[in-house]
Amino acid sequence: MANVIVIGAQWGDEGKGKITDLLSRSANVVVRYQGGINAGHTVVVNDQTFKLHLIPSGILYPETDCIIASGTVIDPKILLEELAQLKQLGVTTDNLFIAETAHVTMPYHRLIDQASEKQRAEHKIGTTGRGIGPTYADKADRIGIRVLDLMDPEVLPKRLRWAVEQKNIILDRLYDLPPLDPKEVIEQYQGYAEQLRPHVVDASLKIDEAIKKRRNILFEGAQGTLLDLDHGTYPYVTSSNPVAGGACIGAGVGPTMIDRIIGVAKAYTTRVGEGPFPTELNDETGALLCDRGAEFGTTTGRQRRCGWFDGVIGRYAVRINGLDCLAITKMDVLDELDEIKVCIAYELDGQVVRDFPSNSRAFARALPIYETLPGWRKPTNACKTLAELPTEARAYLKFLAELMEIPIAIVSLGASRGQTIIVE
Ligand code: 2SA
Ligand code: MG
Repeated sequence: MANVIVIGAQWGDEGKGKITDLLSRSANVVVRYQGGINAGHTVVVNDQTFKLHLIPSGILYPETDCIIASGTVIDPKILLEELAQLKQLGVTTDNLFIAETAHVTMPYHRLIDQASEKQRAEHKIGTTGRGIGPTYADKADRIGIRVLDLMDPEVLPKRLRWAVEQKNIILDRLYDLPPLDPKEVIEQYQGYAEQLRPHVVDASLKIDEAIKKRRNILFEGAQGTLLDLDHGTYPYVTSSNPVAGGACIGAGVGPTMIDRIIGVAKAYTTRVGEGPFPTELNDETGALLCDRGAEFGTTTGRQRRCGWFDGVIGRYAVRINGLDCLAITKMDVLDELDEIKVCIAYELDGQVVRDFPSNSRAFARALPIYETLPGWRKPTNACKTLAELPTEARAYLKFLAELMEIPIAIVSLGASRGQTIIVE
């Protein structure tokens, strides 16, 4: 297994959770490298289903170290709730480590995220409202509060008092919101600090130690390629770098340490929030995909927009991430369709375009050019090998692999671990 990055090849929600869970079993260390509680995956323990936003699902394996690395943003309240939930289920959490250089989401970040969305009106991004953008903005502005500040009883009150006072001006003048009480926020966060202290480490060093011991490391991406701040569909993106390169920055490891990069893509496409989506289906087929795929967000419960597989985006994800292979998920969702379309190129201002346009205004004008493939109209969720798949389903996968010029290594046909084909 070696050191593997798993990333989302579309707009998030590709089913990375299932793939990372599968790979977590052979991993010794699982690392979250970007994003915060805008991510979410559903975990099943002792038949109980619950949701994790920050803690990697590797936490369920007591021998696996789980690291929330420097490039993430940490909401301590939610993190502590997740820890409490896990402890209640009898899961040991001593194997959770938090980077002291990660930035901390504060109550004003969440307020500003939600208020600025409201103010943007029809220009809104459709954020998760979890304060992600404002936390990263403070990081880039070099006024953020990091875990190491949170841990310092001398520094925290001063930094936080100043920050709350500054943000109170913004809350009042820009958003007409009541001020936060600095004393209250300080006390609250000092309480969080004490509970989180045992988990705080130098994450890059800890990962390096694991690398030197030749342990298997899984870098778990959150969100997806098209939500990348630099390479996604800006401004309809998140404020971090979900792409594979983000793993090196966020975790503090050199690119030469990475052995393999796996992209996860749904057999169709979904998107939550605003922004262009060329293959979006606002018809019965879109509704069918949403219904069969249970396309509602883990984090906000919002209904996801659904559409056909977009090969232009697929090829872009292969390039931007340097993918070695793909995992195709939720293939079974297509089981009932008579025919299935795949976008192979865009028509853009009268031209045929095969490469993803880096000009986001051009991308918003792109019209999909489709190839239509026959559906298989048979249930696939019990298939254990490629050979057991209907001929048309195999042809669909072959078509995707050829379009993106990349091998498909994993095919997922349902939520459970058994519903997975590992392509030899
Ligand atoms: P934000 O809150 O600032 O990150 O929102 C900015 C945009 O990013 C989108 N966004 C997402 N879209 C899909 N899935 C997300 N999270 C997944 C989940 C987890 C995953 O299941 O909740 O796949 O890793 C996610 N997070 C942010 C958001 O809709 C805005 O368009
Ligand atoms: Mg998800």
